[in-house]
Amino acid sequence: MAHEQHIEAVFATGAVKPDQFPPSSAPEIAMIGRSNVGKSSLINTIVRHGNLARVSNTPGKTQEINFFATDAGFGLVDLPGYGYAKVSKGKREQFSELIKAYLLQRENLAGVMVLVDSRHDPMAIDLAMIEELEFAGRPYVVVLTKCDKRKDGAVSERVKEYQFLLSNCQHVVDIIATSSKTGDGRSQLIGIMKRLSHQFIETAS
Ligand SMILES: Nc1nc2c(ncn2[C@@H]2O[C@H](COP(=O)(O)OP(=O)(O)OP(=O)(O)O)[C@@H](O)[C@H]2O)c(=O)[nH]1
Ligand SMILES: [Mg+2]
Repeated sequence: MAHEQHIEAVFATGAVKPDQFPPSSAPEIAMIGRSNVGKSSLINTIVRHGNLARVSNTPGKTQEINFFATDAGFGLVDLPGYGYAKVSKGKREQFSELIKAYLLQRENLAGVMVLVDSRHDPMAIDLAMIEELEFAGRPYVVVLTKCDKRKDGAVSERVKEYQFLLSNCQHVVDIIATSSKTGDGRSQLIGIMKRLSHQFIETAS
């Protein structure tokens, strides 16, 4: 069995506008995706902490960016969910100004985890987010969530589907199947996050 990786994390701060972002220091890895896709759960799974990031059955509740500091060489960032009817104002404003400001401006953003629900066919709004990241030139990983709810064969078909869809993308790093319930994909994801952070530091210096 692979060596268990332990990560300590603490909540640093929450921000509802860019001037509340904490000073950019360590490289950051951000979680983004539709409301309810499992962003907060994945952070809790990565740090093996049941309720560090708030998990909710009410989609679209968290409209702030939550910053967590860790001892793994990178910070973790929980972005507000997008695509929830009550908070999105039509197609032209799919992503909030806060999300866009973070993705475009954050200096120490080393990589983005784009979470997509493994149970659904690729959705236009997720592909629109991937386009935003391609435009912003940010390295990103497509993270399939809730894979415990799918048969293994269906998960690998889904991975292939995204591989095909993203075959011409410049900034996609990997496509990973995960479950916050079973921990599947956790160590693989941590490995990628560490690598992205190292690469970020090397290119910045
Ligand atoms: N079975 C299963 N359920 C999951 C998994 N990940 C998240 N969930 C459930 O999905 C629901 C939403 O999870 P959250 O982590 O709060 O999702 P979120 O993306 O942070 O949602 P917002 O903050 O509203 O954008 C909760 O009921 C979780 O328990 C998973 O891997 N497997
Ligand atoms: Mg959340």
